[in-house]
Amino acid sequence: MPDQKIPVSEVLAHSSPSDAWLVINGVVWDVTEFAPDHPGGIDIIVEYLGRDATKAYNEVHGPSLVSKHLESSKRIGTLDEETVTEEWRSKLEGADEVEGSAPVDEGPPDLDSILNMYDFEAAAKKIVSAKTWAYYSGAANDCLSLQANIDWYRKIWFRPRVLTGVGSVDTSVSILGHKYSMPIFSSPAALAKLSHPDGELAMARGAAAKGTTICVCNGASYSLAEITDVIPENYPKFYQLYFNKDRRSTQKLMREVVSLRPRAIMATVDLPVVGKREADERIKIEATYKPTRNAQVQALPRDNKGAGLARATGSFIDPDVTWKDIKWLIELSDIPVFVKGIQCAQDARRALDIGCKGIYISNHGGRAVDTAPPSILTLLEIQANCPEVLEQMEVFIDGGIRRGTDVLKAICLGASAVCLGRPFMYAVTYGQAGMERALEILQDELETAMQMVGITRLDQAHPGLLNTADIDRYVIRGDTHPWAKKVVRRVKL
Ligand code: 173
Repeated sequence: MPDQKIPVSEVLAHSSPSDAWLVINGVVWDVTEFAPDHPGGIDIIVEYLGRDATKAYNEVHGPSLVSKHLESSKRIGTLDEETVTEEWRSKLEGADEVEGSAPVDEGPPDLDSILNMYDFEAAAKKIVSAKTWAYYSGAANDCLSLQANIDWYRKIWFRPRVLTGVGSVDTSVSILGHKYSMPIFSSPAALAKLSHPDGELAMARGAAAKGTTICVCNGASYSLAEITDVIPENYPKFYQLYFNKDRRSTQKLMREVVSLRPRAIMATVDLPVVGKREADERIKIEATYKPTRNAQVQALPRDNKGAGLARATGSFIDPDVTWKDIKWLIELSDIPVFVKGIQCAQDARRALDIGCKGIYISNHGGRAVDTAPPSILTLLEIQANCPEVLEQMEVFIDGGIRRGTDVLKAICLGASAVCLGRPFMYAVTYGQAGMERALEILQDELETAMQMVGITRLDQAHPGLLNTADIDRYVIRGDTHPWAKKVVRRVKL
């Protein structure tokens, strides 16, 4: 049946929360029932009721997402372009003001001049909006774990071996039956479309072109199906899952995910609630107190927790997830399950006991609880207390990896692979080419580091190539550690 043409005047007449239409990419949708359940919060929807939401939508979502969330009966028709008025158009332009762009001085550098991950970070700051920058670069509270993740790699020194013949070096690794060109993947990170219109599509294409892959985030701008479509058939990818408060929604999602055969499912468990991200919240506060065109926005109740982008989009995450849910996920299919967000040896061992095929050491890039241990310290703790975890499971680690030397240190200490979150989000501001360049740089740095310490393959990496003395005293050693014997006085309830 041909779509009904809907005049602008009719869209304008449906602008209240109880009778709510909006336009996305030329299609008129009824969002009355959906608005309160919008994962990104109701405020942003209310802002666009009776209006064209295309620009705001396309900044964060892939084209197919709307039809996944809304049944076809909610599709009213297509906007009759002939009825578009000057006033309608001016409101479209007005939407720009809300986001606020970073001031442009001399523009971002050419991709060719980027030499390392820090250059990508500086470039991205010039490219993305202030709101996006706050969301990506921000972390919890005082950002101490964010910084410690980086700093603690700098406390580990190499012990290079010389005269080993390092003329030809190979950075490849095999993980769960697939050979990758390097042990470097992208960490799951939400909303890559904020960086570039092609978002995760560009990341996945770039990673595949370089012989590696991405871990698709539950909150990605594009769906796993859309991402699977742009990489070669049967090419590996990983999927990251948050358990939804509404378990039927998780079950439905998992049916689709399982059918798309990711090589592993990473269940994120370190973010029962979204951390206190002050940069993100500050941007929200600034936007809220700006005069807004829509009185209904002003009338909305305010979340006293700030409700930045992260808190708004993370409200679906279930804080009551337990090991039972991990067991459920393991039993759901034959796809290997990793627990993502391991921060101590006991939990690593428990993941092994329960039947996980891997763990993913992470403090969520410092975005969960501030002063969570730097990731590399958690890896040392696991090595000291339960080395069997390193022998029997795949061990991924993220947080603070910016250099090929960092990658090599993690591999020497027993990781199977590393993941990087922010650096790839920044690199993809240059689209697929940026992703490829970031991977080339990291692989080149890794190759050089391997040659410098005297190895030519990653299976030759071992802890003896490192001096960890500066941080060894921080490693908790099970029940024998003096701290474990401290008498605690517990409060009475
Ligand atoms: O760190 C995050 O911002 C994050 O993991 C997330 C993902 C989806 C929704 C909210 C937060």
